[in-house]
Amino acid sequence: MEDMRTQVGIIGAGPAGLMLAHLLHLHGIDSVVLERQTRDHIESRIRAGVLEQGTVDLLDEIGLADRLHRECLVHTGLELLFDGAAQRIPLTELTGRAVTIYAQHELVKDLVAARLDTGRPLLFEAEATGIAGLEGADPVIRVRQEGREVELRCDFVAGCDGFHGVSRPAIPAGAVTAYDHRYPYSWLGVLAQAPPSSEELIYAHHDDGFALHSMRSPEITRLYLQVAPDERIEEWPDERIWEQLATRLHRRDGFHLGTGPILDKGITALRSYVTEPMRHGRLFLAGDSAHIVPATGAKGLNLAVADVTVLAAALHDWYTSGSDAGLDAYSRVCLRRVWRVQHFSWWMTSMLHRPPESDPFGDRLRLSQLRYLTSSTAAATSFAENYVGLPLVKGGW
Ligand code: FAS
Ligand code: PHB
Repeated sequence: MEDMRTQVGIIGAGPAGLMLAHLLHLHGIDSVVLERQTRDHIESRIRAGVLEQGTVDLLDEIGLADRLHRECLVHTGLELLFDGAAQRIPLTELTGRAVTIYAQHELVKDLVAARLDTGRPLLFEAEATGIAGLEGADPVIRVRQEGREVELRCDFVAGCDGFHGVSRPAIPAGAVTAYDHRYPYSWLGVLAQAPPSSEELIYAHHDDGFALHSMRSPEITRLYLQVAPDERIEEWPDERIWEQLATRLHRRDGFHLGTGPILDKGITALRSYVTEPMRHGRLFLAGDSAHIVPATGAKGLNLAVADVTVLAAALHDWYTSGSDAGLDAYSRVCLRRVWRVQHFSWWMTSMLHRPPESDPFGDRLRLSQLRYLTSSTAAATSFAENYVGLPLVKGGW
């Protein structure tokens, strides 16, 4: 790699960076995508599984949904399990929208293929080591690839490098405010070679802790257990995982949890984090570099797509009309959705998980919320419109 120049330097080839690169390409705006991992690594990293209607509609609009429609599972409802009984929330009946089960790493494969088809730069094992000149009109990204240090000069930098990237730290500490909330529990995630035991997702509230039954395909089940925040995966042999899942997903109607070989397991902390503003000079943060949400609401990936939808439209305005309006509005427009999603994810997490220091009063409040949510059309509709996702913003600053 030699010193380079482009219009938009994109750090990170996750959903945010790859989607942004494609949207910019469709607008005729050039970019370079820098990814510190290998292609195989990012295409096999097990993460999210649920796409909002807006995300799928966008993929349809840009012609990247063919394989998704062949392989995905469309869900029109989900179940909330508590008091030994499951209650269904009819998402599509209540909102006219659905959610789609399609693994994040499959979406990344589609986005990588689309990027490579454009012939425009997507550089793997190319790590951004720093960013300079953000307050000017000619920022520089320092890049290390194959042991060499080079520079990528650009008009704008898109920080799509996730929560542990270099973009957010490149902003002077006094220029941002961080909002950070930690949850007193984590998720133990399991990928099992077993047909799903339910056609839809099951969110279970149980005295032993939360559990989630999800899936990836008719052959692969995705499951999660609430565990202590400092839990170590070595403490969870497969037998203990299946035993706890069976306990927490038990219900009186004879439901049986099928088991099978565990293909992957890991523990992920639950955390809410927001950086304000999401812009500093010519640097724009998008996706997990700017915010993270507890996975309960299945929002992280979808929020990343929402951010770059706004950013691509704003950059298009700037390059075509010279207008700063979209870029100046970027942070405000994105944060409105970010905080709505933060609240929904926090509320859903707090309702479904039993914190270790829970008291009888808190236990009763959680059950009361679940009973109200599953007996009131108004409450269920509010839940459903947040879960399937609010419409994406593409302009109208
Ligand atoms: P990503 O983290 O996906 O991508 C950032 C990319 O930048 C990575 O490929 C990284 O290698 C690269 N990068 C970082 N620093 C760099 C540097 N200096 N130079 C070059 N490249 C650099 N969300 C859900 O909705 N449901 C879930 O169940 C769920 N489970 C998750 C499990 C785990 C373990 C994690 C960590 C996250 C999970 N998430 C889940 C959230 C997740 O899906 C994110 O929201 C989503 O990946 C956000 O996409 P990006 O913002 O593109 O960030
Ligand atoms: C998943 O299948 O990974 C998944 C589903 C729903 C969630 C979170 C994760 O709320």
